[in-house]
Amino acid sequence: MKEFELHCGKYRLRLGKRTAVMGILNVTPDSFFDGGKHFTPDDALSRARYLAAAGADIIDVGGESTRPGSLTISSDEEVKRIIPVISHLAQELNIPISVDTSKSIVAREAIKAGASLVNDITALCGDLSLGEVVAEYNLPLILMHMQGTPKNMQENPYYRSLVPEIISFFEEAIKKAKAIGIREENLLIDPGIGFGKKTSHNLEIIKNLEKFAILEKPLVIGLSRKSFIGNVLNLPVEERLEASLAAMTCAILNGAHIVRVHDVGETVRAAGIVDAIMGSK
Ligand code: PT1
Repeated sequence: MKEFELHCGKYRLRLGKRTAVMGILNVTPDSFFDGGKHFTPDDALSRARYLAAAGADIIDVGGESTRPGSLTISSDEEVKRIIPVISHLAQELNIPISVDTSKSIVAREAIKAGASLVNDITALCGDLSLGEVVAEYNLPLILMHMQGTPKNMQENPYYRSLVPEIISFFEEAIKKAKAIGIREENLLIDPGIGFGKKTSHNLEIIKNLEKFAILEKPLVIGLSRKSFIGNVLNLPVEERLEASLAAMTCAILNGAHIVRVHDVGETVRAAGIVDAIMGSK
């Protein structure tokens, strides 16, 4: 597997030797799994400390739910939710903080507060200035694929040719990022499990994940407790941990460098044994 070194501000993240775990911190009242549980700054901070102690390599802080059917919120509201949490965490923890946002104003404030990686679920197709902010600070950027918007993406997803279509989308997104001045070594890609995809599409992406290696970028994947697992096994979100770990194992074997998850301790242990078996991947 191809190795990378990401420069996240003062942190260096080695990718490809062992799987990196990105812990999800939702500072939202309405996320699909833990919505509202970590909504006050104090709750969010204790959750983040718990994720870091469990072995997270990165903490991804988000203030806006993007699960199917969700609506956007104002940048003021998003800033109010996440900036106090990010400033605290950036000072207290010794791992990089990523900001899950598509808004340039929010990204800038988050970076000023100490975030050192930007996770953009629109892959620079939303706020045109987001790329400029990332370029200005010379930080890594996750380009995620989505068909439609969170509000309408699950209405009737359709692909003429699933994996090639997503790969072409990334080729364009990478060109766009480079044109804005983002360095190639700062780009990561994420196929966007559950973002404008039917259950069969999500399974096909995970099965064929190795095809994305052609893009020569670190590969991020978020599948933790998502509804395709519920659809296959007929399980509610609270009962999807084991299946999430199994799906993640497939993703690691097929080339995922970073996994974005709710259950950090369980994931660190599962990914740890996969990495040990596979050696240097
Ligand atoms: C993801 C991701 C994300 N997912 C990145 N960022 C979410 N880079 C938020 C469902 O089907 O995969 N990669 N930020 C959460 N979004 C969803 C989407 C949550 C679908 C749940 C579902 O249940």
